[in-house]
Amino acid sequence: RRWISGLSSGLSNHVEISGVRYPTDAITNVTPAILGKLPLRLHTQPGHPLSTLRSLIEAHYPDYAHLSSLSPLVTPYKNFDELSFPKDHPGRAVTDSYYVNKDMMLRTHTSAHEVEVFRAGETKWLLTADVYRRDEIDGSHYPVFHQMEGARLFSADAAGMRECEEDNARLRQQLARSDIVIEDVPHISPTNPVQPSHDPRHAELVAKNLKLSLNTLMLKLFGGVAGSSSENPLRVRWIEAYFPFTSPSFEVEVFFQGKWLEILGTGVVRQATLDTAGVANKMGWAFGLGLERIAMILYSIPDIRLFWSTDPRFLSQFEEGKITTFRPYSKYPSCFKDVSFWSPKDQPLHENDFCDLVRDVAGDIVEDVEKIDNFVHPKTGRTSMCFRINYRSMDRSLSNEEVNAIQAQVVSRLRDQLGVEIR
Ligand code: FA5
Ligand code: MG
Repeated sequence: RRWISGLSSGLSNHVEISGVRYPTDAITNVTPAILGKLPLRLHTQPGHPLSTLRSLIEAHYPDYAHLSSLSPLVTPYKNFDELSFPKDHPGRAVTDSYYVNKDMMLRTHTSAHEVEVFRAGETKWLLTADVYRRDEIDGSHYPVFHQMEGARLFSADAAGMRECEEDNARLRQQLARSDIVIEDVPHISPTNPVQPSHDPRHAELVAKNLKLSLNTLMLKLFGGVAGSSSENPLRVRWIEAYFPFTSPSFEVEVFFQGKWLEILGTGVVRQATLDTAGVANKMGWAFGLGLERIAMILYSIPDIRLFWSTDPRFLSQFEEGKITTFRPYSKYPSCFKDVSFWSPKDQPLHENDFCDLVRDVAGDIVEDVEKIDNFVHPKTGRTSMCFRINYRSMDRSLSNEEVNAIQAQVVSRLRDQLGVEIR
């Protein structure tokens, strides 16, 4: 019962989410800070950079269905099992995902909706949504971020493959230019195999279609803003990847400001997914991309917390439909506090449990959490840890008293809720 006490002073046996009461149980780990994000839906706030990015990508796929209002509450079955995740996949752990209770969780990716959208008969669609993952705290990680899922299905017969070939020819023309350089990998290889039920020639065509489709998107997003030219071409790199629900699978990276940046995961949809969705006669591809990753680059937004800012100095800089360079306003001073403790005897504390507690107490004024010491006592076997919490508001100066009060609350909740012994 690690987190229940955090929900409301230890007495709560339910959580309320948009008016519905859910009973809590031994694996409940959603926090008020996280639940507070559910209604915000930044990807639909007019003028917000994430909303503009969504519309920009939607405009690149004009004949696709554009979905953006599905509930973040899903069953673990939908988030994992339906997509062929093995029972022991690490993503299922309570240290990595947010559970309302054993039967209901916050989606960790937009792929959680693939089956229902395919089942509804959509064959070309984009779906944008907030997703939730327990993670470390720093300038590029936030427990809520936004993904866009895209998919296209063809009928798995000669007519469908002809349609795919024609589309490939059209897309190839769009890419016949000198301001983009693509590092490719084979569509199919021994380590990235075609599915047993697929005709390899069909899988090749579909994989080609997904690559062409995404390469033109990368050119639109990054070529435009960065102003790629034949002297300074946009570089896109395809890498073999693994996802339980696609094969072959790939990741796409874009070279931007001196670094390779992972933008998305993609692949040929596993036939099991399509069978479950009742469209066994189709085959196709799907991708999932991270909107914050792309927006931080395109708008030069330096810290992922800024997306959640309600400061007019942030929001007033953006206009729906336009990509502009963010002008940072002055950074306020930061202040760090350390806390050292012995973990509970039976089990060393997980860093994600620590980070969630800090987020819940301090909200967005925590900029960074760093584990600066970890050792196991040779005699007692207990683990001692020291964390450094960096506090900084993006909107104002914090007083020393305020930070001390927050730190005191972190310390007391660590003791009461996570059962550690402060050193
Ligand atoms: C997935 O989530 C898969 N569902 C993607 C997919 C869809 C594969 C359809 C195949 C078919 P992954 O965990 O790698 O994969 O995340 C996809 C993208 O989300 C990443 O490339 C990245 O752009 C973004 N992303 C992932 N984790 C974070 C994070 N902590 N913060 C910001 N963006 C993230
Ligand atoms: Mg990845």
